[in-house]
Amino acid sequence: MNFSSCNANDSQGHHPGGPFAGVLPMPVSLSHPAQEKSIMQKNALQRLPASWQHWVTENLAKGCDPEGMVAQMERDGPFDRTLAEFAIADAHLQSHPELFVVPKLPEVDVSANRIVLPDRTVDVLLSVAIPRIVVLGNVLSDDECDAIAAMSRTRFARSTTIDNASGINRFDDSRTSESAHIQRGETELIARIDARLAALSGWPVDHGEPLQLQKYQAGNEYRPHFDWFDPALAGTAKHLEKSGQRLATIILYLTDVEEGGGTSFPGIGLDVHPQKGGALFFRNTTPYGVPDRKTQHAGLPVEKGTKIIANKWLREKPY
Ligand SMILES: O=C(O)CCC(=O)C(=O)O
Repeated sequence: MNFSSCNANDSQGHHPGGPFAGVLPMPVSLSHPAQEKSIMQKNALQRLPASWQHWVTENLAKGCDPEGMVAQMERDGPFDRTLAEFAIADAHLQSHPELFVVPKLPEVDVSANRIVLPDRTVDVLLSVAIPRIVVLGNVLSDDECDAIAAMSRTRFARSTTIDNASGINRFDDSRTSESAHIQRGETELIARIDARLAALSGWPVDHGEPLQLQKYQAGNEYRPHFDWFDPALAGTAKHLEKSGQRLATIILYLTDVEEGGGTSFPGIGLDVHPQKGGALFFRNTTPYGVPDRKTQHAGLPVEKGTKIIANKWLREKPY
């Protein structure tokens, strides 16, 4: 899709292609109640001054690139990026009631401070709207953490990353941990945890990749990277073909770490400190289902102790 050039609001229009380029909300049904609550934010447009409400509505009607509009609102408003994104989403949905739907995406329902799942009650510790991040406590018991770590003990081998050009896994100095894999449903315990994570995220078990464990000793790290596959790069695009995008990531912390080893989001200044049994959920896309650069994250170097985590990636289609 080519976007029109947009009117300025007391400044020149400037609309580079961004992560929204070519993508507007897709007509896919919305079903998760938490998602409805966090994404719609129906009052966002009304929170703008009248002249900006008019500007948003008019430029959207012209077919402007929403990402360019957000950039302009941040620069000339100035508005907080989150408000700008919600206001544009709100205006778009008001003017296209037939599209009053957004992609169904994994989501954690934080409407209460404790989430009652069929087999466990977990604690909500922190929640960020955009990028969507939820930090949770008590997702696994100590025994469950130890049992998962024990299953992988003899499987660990040096970690790899995906080469952007070829799509092949290769050793990379940016990731110095060791990896091991546990298949979905491999044991009764793993099947139970797969089901728990599906209930937590509103996302089917069969859309989840196998658990990927990572073990970091002192000095090991995983430098800033994205979990989503870039459709523009031949190597990563290959990984989209079968099961679609990695819509969300769940990191299960299987050990405490004496010093270091947090999961850091440098673009938003957030560090999550590992706590045994806790978990980090983050969505790799915007509310529109488009890869979000704000989800860049890193496994900070472990300074003292051993860190073991299990990654669960939630895909767009069955995996
Ligand atoms: O180690 C961490 O905290 C982050 C791990 C990670 O980002 C990954 O394995 O993709």
